[in-house]
Amino acid sequence: MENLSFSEYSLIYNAFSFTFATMMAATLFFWLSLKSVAPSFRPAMVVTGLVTFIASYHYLQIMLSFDSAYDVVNQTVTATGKTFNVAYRYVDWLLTVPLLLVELILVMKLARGETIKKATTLGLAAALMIILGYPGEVAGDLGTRQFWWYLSMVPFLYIVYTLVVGLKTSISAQPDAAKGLVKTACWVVILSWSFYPIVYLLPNLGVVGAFTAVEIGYSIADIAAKAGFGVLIYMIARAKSDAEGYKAV
Ligand SMILES: *C/C=C(C)/C=C/C=C(C)/C=C/C1=C(C)CCCC1(C)C
Repeated sequence: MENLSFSEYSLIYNAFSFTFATMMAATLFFWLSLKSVAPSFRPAMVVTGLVTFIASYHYLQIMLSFDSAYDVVNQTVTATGKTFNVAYRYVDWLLTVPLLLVELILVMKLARGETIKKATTLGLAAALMIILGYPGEVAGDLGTRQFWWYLSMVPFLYIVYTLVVGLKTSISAQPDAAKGLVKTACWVVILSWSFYPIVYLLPNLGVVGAFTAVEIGYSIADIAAKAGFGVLIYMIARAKSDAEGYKAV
């Protein structure tokens, strides 16, 4: 296990705790707001809440695993010998990353065939990206980490391409009230997701304290990509519900 100073340990622990709280609060908000959007947008809101719910569970597990990996006595941090389980993060992403793209597709309310096609291809690409990243994340050597980074970047770039180019006609078919928001949502995905491959490479770039930077970087990115993005999905659903003349109950 990594040697950590007391401040590094505290920073990581508090980041996990804060992220856990944010994900729980976001889940409540998304699910309690269901009735403020028209029925056809509720599936998007249900999935949005599911993503933050799944993330809450995993952040609790990550926090518990981190807690058991270290002992802290008189501000001295020592590894207990128990492993800090990185798999929780990847299992979380494997479930939530495809669902985030499904949220976006659902809130766009495309034709049924189009929805299934886009959700399937984007969802599969997202799952593949996570699966290809995992062997590098748990590898001890930097060469292996770099190798899997390249492989995982292929589906990543495919997703970015689809969001920028593939969804163009679908976006221009959105009602005026939502067009700008949908575009913003695509860009929030691209920008917040770009954070992950950069954070992943920090150990390869020789950054000091890379372990701490990776854990905190992923936590910040998760908040932006799940809770922040979810708020945008909610705003799109609200704007489109209004445009359809739906009166919130
Ligand atoms: C809520 C969690 C999200 C949105 C996670 C997104 C994760 C990625 C976009 C990860 C991408 C990676 C690469 C493109 C290459 C290196 C390995 C990964 C898995 C970190």
